[in-house]
Amino acid sequence: MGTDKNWYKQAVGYQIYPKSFKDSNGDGIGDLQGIKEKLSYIKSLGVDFIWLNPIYASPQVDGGYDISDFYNVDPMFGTMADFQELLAECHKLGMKLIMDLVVNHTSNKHEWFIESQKSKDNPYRDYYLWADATEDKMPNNWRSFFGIPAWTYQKQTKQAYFHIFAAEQPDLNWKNPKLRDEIYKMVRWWLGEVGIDGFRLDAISHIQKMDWDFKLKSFNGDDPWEPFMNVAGIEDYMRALKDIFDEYDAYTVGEASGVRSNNGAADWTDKKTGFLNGIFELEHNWRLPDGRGDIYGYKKVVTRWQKDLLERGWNALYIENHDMPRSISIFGDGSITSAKALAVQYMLLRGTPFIYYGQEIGMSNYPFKDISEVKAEDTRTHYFNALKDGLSEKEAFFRNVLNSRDVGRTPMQWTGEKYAGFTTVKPWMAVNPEYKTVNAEKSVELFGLYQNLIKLRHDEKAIQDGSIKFYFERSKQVFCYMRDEFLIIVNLSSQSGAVKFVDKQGELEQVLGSRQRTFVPNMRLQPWEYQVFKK
Ligand code: ISL
Ligand code: CA
Repeated sequence: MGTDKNWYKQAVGYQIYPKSFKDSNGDGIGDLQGIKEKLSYIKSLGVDFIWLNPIYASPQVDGGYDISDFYNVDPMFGTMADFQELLAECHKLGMKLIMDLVVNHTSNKHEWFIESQKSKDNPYRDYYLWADATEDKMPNNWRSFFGIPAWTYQKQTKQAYFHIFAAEQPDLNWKNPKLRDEIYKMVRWWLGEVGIDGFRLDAISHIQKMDWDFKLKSFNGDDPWEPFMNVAGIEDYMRALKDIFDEYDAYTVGEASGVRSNNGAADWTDKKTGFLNGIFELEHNWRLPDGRGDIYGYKKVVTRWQKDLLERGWNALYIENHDMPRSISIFGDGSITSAKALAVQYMLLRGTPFIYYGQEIGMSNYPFKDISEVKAEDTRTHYFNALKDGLSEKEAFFRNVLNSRDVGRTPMQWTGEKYAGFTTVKPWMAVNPEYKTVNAEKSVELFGLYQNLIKLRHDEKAIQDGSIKFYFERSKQVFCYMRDEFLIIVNLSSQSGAVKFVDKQGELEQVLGSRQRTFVPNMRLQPWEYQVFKK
């Protein structure tokens, strides 16, 4: 699909967490036919493509990011035939479909790992990372992102295997050419045989590891992740992947933590020589001690990425995803007014914006009351680790549950009916109690604003790949930038704010605004006010 190689610069993506989007067969779990039923809703928003979180066969230890068969859809989502129908329907409506590509690790139930475990001379042994160990002495002291040691010992071969996420997610050995060939074959199959339009590459900056004797300097900050963050040698694997992506004209966006805005990001996403069409930065997700998003920190990170990728490279923009709490809850004040301001400030930046299902109707964090309600393994581990570290139950709950990634994975709120119109039985995860007032039938204003923002992106060259210039960088609350002839001003605060332009702006006409306004150099902004002016 798509002959225009630059299409993604004016495109907007819509991210779906399949378990929570729409249940078509009354088992309480979202599925592929459910997504198909709702394609016209997605299309009406105006987006150009859909990214599906993993739907592959999986024991679901990590929400589908633990894959046991790359070539099959998990039965709870439907069949390969359902997938083909969904894909065909997307294409008919003029939308592309991309899938998660999870190749840093597999599930421990993947047949490669089942074989690999058996003996040191099994043909699949080197598909994974094994090293000599004893029950109480691991090959090194590296840690996993999920708050556990990065090694799990196995008695039968007196070795441990390496994993940077759950123990049920053994890391693949990219140094093994046989493994790489298997991955490349699988990538070709999805792009060539099945015909999907591209991938969101999961945790891709971690596929290369340092030598096991690398010593961690500290367990704070970024250091614990250094041995597997964008480690030298990764370029060769990325280049090989890129060659395949090009054969199929695939659109690719990478989750590439550790690739810095001023060191790596432009190379990774350079139009001619880069590996991917865009990468998500993860830095803006840093939170204040009270669990809230840090508006000023967010502004600083985003501004830096925009500047560093101005000459070369391309951003992928987002304020929510399946790993983060809802933006209306952590950056906003819970009001739809704040959700609107959040939408405007990021949708018109340079890059390809993504909207996480439910964001367009203002869904907020699920108000967990007790740890027993939480199913996700990693959240539970983090919570119990915090208790062990001496935090009170209240504090541990607040930090690790109320602000965990599970609060943003609740069923889509379609209507004010029972179970929010998502399903007809008790769903796999509780519906947010707000559903009677916050749902797709009621939230037409916010939805309409997203439609307008997407339309601006489609229509205006300045918004697509125009330049960007920032104003009031030191303001703790006003995010303001110029995209050629467009001036975007957003007050990201429940307090009023002020702006004072010193350079001459000339005649400006209002394009969008939370209230009617004529541009003047001195303006007092209302809480969460947004304005888009045009020269
Ligand atoms: O690098 C990180 C933090 O600095 C990690 O955030 C890491 O890159 C990220 O957690 C990876 O997330 C992705 O892979 C995980 C999965 O649980 C997440 O849902 C997914 O988005 C393992 O596949
Ligand atoms: Ca279902």
